[in-house]
Amino acid sequence: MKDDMRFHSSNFNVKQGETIRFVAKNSGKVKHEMVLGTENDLKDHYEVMKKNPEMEHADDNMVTVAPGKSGEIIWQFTRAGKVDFACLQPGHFDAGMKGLVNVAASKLPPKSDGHNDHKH
Ligand SMILES: [Cu+2]
Repeated sequence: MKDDMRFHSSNFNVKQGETIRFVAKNSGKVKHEMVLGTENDLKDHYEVMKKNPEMEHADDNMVTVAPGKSGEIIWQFTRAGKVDFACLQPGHFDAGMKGLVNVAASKLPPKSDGHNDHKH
């Protein structure tokens, strides 16, 4: 993450079911963060952040990284499709600080929950 408001790796391809460890390095001089979510989640969250710029937030799907530091997110992608990520620091999202994870559908059948594979 750099102060040009970009993730310098902003496109990832993963497979459904994979657990990925993202290491987000802040090479800039201001605070950046990486937040995973749907586009709507990110926009909603961004509006809250704009009103409360010093809001402390910490969830499994996000990491806030001080200048010169690194942080990580460990996330399992259980559904195929697209997952967005962005920096929600005020101004950064608007400047285009975002990226995309493409989750390819797994060819394996979904795991049985134990109810569908036997007959009564
Ligand atoms: Cu940022």
